[in-house]
Amino acid sequence: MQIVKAEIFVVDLPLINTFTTSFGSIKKRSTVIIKLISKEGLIGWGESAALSEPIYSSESVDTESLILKKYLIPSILNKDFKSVEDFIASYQFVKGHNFAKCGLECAFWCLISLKEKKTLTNLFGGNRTKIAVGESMGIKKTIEDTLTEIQIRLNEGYRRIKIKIKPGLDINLLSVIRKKFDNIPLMVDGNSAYTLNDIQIFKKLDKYNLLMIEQPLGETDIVDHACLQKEIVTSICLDESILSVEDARKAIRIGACKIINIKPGRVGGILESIKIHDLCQKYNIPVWCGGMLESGIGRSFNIALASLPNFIYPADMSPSNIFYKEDLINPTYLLEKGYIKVSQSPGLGYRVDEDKINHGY
Ligand code: OSB
Ligand code: MG
Repeated sequence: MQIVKAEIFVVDLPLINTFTTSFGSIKKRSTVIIKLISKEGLIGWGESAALSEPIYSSESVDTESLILKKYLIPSILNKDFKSVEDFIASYQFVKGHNFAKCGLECAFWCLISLKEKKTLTNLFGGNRTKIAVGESMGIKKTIEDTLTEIQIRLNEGYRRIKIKIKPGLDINLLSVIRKKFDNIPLMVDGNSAYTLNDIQIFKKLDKYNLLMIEQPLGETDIVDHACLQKEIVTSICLDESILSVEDARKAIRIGACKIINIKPGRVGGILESIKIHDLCQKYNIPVWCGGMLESGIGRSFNIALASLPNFIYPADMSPSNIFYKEDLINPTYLLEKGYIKVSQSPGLGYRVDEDKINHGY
């Protein structure tokens, strides 16, 4: 496979509502779309899905654009690649910048999929034809607003609800939610806002029958997560702390978590995601697919990835129409009774709306 041309587009995705977490409010979101053209004229799409600002990870839309233009794209043009491993090896000299790398790798998978006429799910080793979806809900102005949205999402069929928490907005919020919804599959995400000094808060959260507590402590605090996990019954799930299969191996080894959230961008690509999936399967650690408020382009790879067998819990894969006025794929994918069908067409599996990518919307 030879790539003769690469283009990148920074596309604005106007949000319907602000998405608030413990690390801040996401009011504006643009995203980096990558288009690769192969020697035989095939087109591969990918998305580098870091947020506009470096508030979730150290990357942003600007750093992705820079690293792609200056280092990653020049190292893949006009070479003959026999495999995805080969492709990745050509830019492994670049440290970090996982989100930037992932978008490029995805565009390459898209090309392979078209060339070999095999679906992404097939290439990745997936076996599900539909994936279960959960809602990841931003922090609302009032608890009443939170309760209202939970009810709406349950009516729409979502298979679990994830609530963002932060110091001062945790125990009381959970006790009110559990009073009204005593039995729903519920989890919380701290997005790194707590420290081991908050251990009493997590002991109290044990009462609320949560599926898991996602990333309560700092992103570099794998050791502290192991200390916390020993003190509480609820499973800890790591998100921000896991940037590679090596991180996953070490976290599992010291008991820092019982579940892992895999986001392909955070770990640098699909191949690394599959390695984490396989390692976790070997150690009986369930995984699930996280999200970065991607457009439908980035989500199509996540959907195919989540069709692998050890993706046990519902994915953060709300359809784009929850967040955005319009999607970059048309038609966009939808929720059917809480599930999304895994596309059975080669390539991205969805039609890209090139007009929106070229001109914004
Ligand atoms: O922590 O999972 C997170 C969005 C941006 C950054 C971090 C996170 C999230 C979400 C949204 O929770 C999940 C989605 O894309 O649906
Ligand atoms: Mg998270």
